Amino acid sequence: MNEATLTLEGWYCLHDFRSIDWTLWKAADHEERAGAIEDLEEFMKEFQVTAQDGAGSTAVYSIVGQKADFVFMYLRETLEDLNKLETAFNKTDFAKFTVKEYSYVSVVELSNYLGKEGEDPMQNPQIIARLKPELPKSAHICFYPMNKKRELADNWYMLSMDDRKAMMRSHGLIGRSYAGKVKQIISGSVGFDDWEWGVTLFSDDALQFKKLIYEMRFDEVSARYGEFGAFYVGNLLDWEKAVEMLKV
Ligand code: 76R
Repeated sequence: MNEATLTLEGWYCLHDFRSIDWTLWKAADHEERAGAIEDLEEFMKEFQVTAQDGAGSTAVYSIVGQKADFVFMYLRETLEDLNKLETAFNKTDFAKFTVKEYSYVSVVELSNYLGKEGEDPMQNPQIIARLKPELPKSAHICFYPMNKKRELADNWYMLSMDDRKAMMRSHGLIGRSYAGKVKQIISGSVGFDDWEWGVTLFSDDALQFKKLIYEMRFDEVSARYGEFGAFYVGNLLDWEKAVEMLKV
């Protein structure tokens, strides 16, 4: 019997990771750099307009380590919107000083393992708010993609709905103990990208990422069935900090 979990989808999501070509940036003259920054500012103005219209949300973070220098995380109504954004960025004068590092395409997802029977989730404003979330301005972000295992002995997709529900309850309990400390956005990417989910966490205290993820490693859903990709961790990059970062 097909026991696929019912999922609810919200905004489409693109994590667009870039690095700055510092050699090129430093070789450019003052005027060229000023023009590129102006172009970047113009491009980023769209983020506020979209947010005010309730048509999406955007997060900008610098990335620590060599995997990338910064990330744009976009939530928008359609895949076309995401495509337009990446192209618009590529056309800015700033983009020629950047290198594409990694991207991840997904859609904000809630699975109803813990949903109440008989309730239409799409009539619940709290659920709508989670499917189309305003991204917080937390000090830190943590992103990684993940799968649920499909091996002979440990195959998540062969488990009964009841077994999966029981395990997800335990997962949810751990998660909830971090309420107020970590905000998580789970986005589904089956058919969209190389892993099954993107996990994006926000917190004002980066140590809470480590504590939450470590605690979950001991929980059966993650201990037995979780497979993880590369982790990206970073710091909020508001406009002032971006200008500071680009000063040479
Ligand atoms: O949505 C809910 O609050 C219900 C409970 C819940 C579900 C269904 C929940 C709660 N999650 C759900 C689904 Mn989660 N989550 C992760 C990771 O690093 C790891 O080990 C795993 C990465 C973290 C850190 C995390 C945090 N969760 C999922 C799914 C889809 C599963 C499926 O459909 O098979 C994945 C892949 C996943 C992974 N989870 C929570 C959290 C936190 C903090 C919570 C509590 C949320 C809250 O109550 O506000």
